[in-house]
Order: sequence, then structure tokens, then C-alpha cells
Amino acid sequence: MQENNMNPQDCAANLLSFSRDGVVVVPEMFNAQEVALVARDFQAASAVPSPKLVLEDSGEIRSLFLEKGDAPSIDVFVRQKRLLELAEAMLGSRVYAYQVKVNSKKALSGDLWPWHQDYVFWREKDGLPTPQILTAGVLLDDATEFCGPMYFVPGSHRDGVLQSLHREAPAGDYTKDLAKDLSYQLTSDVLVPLAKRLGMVSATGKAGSVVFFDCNIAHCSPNNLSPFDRRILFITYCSVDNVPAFVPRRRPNFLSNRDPSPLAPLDPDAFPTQRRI
Ligand code: 6CS
Ligand code: FE
Repeated sequence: MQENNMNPQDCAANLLSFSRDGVVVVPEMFNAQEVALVARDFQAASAVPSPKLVLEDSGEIRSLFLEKGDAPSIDVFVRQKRLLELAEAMLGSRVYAYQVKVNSKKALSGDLWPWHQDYVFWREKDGLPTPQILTAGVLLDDATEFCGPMYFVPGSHRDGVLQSLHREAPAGDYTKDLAKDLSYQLTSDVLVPLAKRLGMVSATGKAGSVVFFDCNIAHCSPNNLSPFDRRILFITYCSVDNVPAFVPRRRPNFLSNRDPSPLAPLDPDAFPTQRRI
């Protein structure tokens, strides 16, 4: 059974890296059996037509957003103690799940995500008041240099919300917040000097590894021309002290969860069907 609590030295090192760089990859936090549970639930949930399913231009699945109750084993994943203990330490408070999705970046057809920051979407579209929010990406497949891994500019989170090119959308239209031509994109005049000053890192790792990243770190990912899928379960943890203010035509609950109740931690053996695999 996967170790549930990280040893204090590793936990401290991960917190330091996250604070300094705005991103840290924790290798193999989850085992193949746990990852397989999520992959199976993703497969089942993505077979059901829904506004939570976002497609690529090719018709392949780009993202599937999930709300509580959509996939029981993912609900259990979200509350795993080994994720919550790091997310709470990184944010300095109890947390709730602001957004949960699988970005699937399919073999040969998975499309790119242009350079952007995440927090600007949540501030401008959902009225989220502070950047006390982060995302944990659980690799469901090995992420290599070939399959469109995430790229980050380490340390860029310390510059706060950067100037973005904003493409206005009709009120209530959030499709460009989730597509290849994003509604808020970092432009070259911002990105080039930033990357020249701070460099770039990529989030590669074995399936089961977890990439934690700050809501203001500059990041992107190229398209996937490899014959291997690159599925990642993204869990966005938000401080319970950080609840969206009222905005007209706020986006749907699956993009901006309205229930800021703190997540109660669960142990690994809480997976509902693990014993039946
Ligand atoms: O708009 C959003 O909520 C989503 N869009 C992007 C580009 N990243 C954050 C989030 O998943
Ligand atoms: Fe993003």
C-alpha cells in the first residue's frame, strides 16, 4: 500500500521548491492500481455527452470537468491525505476543491495549451479575490519529453498577474477559457524576457507522480505527436478563506465550485473499489 504520509524532510523540501519556483514534481505519490481507478472512472465519465466534456478541433476529448459525485474514486482521490497535507501546507489553510478535470492530450492528436497563467481566469471570470489557490496534476500516464509535457517558467509566479492578451467573449461564453485559443494568453513581449531571465522546466515523470503548481506561474504545453496518451488529473485546491465574490453570469459550478466546505482527508484504503480490481 502506498505510504500515506511523506517524511518531514521530503515534505519540507517540496514546500521549499514550491515556494521558490512555483512548481514541484513529487515522484510517484500514487501507485499503478490507484492511477488505474482514476483512468477507469475517466473513461466511463467521458463516454457520457455533457457540457463538462470539451473536445479538440479533431473531435477527440480535450478535457473532462468533474463535480462531486460524477466519479466516486476521483472524489476519494481529491481527499487523499498525501495531497491535502501538501496543498494545505502550501496555501497555509484548509482547502476546498475549486475545479477538478482530466486533460487527456490524446496520442498523435492532443492539442497545445498556449502560454498563460491560471489565476487571471478565476479572478476575471469567477470573481475569485486572492491567488490563494493552486493545482495538483496527477500524471495518469508517464509524461515524457515526447508526449506534450507541461512547460513552466520557474519563479514567474512571484511577478503576480502578468499582462495578457485578452480576447473578449460574449457574456456567459466560457468556451475560450478552455480551448487552444485561450481568452487570456501571455504575449511574446512578456514571455520572452521572462523565460530568458528565469529559464524553463518541464514536468516529466512516471504515472502516479504529481506536479503542484502556483496559480500565477507561467505555463503551457505543446501538442502531443507521440503514440502515447498524456492524461493528467488536475485538482485545483483553493483556500477556504478565498471564496468568489458575486459576478454577473458566473461560470458553471464545474468551473468554479460554489461549496467552499473544507475537504476532510481520507486514507489510501478509502478507495471504494480498490479491493475488487
Ligand atoms: O478557465 C479556467 O478555469 C481554466 N482555464 C485554464 C486555461 N486554466 C485554468 C482552468 O482550468
Ligand atoms: Fe493552466
